[in-house]
Amino acid sequence: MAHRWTNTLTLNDATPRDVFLNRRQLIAGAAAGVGLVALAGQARAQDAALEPNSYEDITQYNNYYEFGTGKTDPAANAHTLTTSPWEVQIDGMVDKPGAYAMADIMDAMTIEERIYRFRCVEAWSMVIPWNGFELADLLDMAGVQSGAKYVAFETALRPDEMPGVRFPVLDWPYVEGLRLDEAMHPLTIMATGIYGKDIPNQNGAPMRLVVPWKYGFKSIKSIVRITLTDQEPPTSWNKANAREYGFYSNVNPEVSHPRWSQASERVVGGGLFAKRQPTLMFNGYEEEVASLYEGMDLKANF
Ligand SMILES: Nc1nc2c(c(=O)[nH]1)N[C@H]1C(S)=C(S)[C@@H](COP(=O)(O)O)O[C@H]1N2
Ligand SMILES: [Mo]
Repeated sequence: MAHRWTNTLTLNDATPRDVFLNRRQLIAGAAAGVGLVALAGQARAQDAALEPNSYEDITQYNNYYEFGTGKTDPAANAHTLTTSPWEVQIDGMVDKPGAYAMADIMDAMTIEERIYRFRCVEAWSMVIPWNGFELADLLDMAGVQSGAKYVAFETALRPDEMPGVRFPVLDWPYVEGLRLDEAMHPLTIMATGIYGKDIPNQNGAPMRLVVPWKYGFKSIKSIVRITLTDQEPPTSWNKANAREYGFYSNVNPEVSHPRWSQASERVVGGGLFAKRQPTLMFNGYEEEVASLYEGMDLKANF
């Protein structure tokens, strides 16, 4: 499927919003039809402005502390990670717990292209054309039980293959979590590719989470375990510094990091005179996700 995206799809074709709105339309039915048509038009106009970063930007400027804390360390070091064969343990409150082979997951899932904004909490951003499947489809495969409220994720921990885990920068393995409704949201994907190629190790091969309206650290890489639970799971950056990194970590230009503003971001790849651009509420996905947080104090739940 090399370069299928560049050959056959325009930016407008490949947007998640069309998929999302189509699904919403199915669910919402005719009553909301007129509003949704207007919304779809708006979304397409917004997407047309999305200019993906180069393959090089996306794969040479990374955060993956298991391979070092420098931006170019993951690209230099992550080739040592064995990503095939790969198994993902899905357990906790599911009907079909067990070890799922990555190859079987790929056979069962529908791979789509999704061009998403990506915003790191460090105030840099990119636009990335991911390939992947909706996390909801994988969770449906395992059969989420009715009492489940959260999803916990865990990255592989392999000291022999990951030079960075010798240093106690974080409490390894890297762990993350989402509320179940966030996990089931159609914008939430498991990425398995970039620009139509298999996802490189430094970007989280063979499968990493992408939650485009949250700061990048929520998008946990190289996942080996997914646990459905009724308790809010611990998350690595929150454990490291709870004052600076909350469980939600929704992109919010109005809530500063204790040490810097989140009102604007540096676009990676802009060169020496890189322009900053304003950071958008929920990273530009407000239409799609604001309802998940209705009535919540976003300053308290950062
Ligand atoms: N396991 C693991 N996942 C991780 C990280 C990490 O250090 N380890 N870094 C996070 C951070 S801070 C960001 S910004 C993104 C970076 O993803 P990218 O390198 O694909 O741009 O991955 C996130 N997922
Ligand atoms: Mo990040």
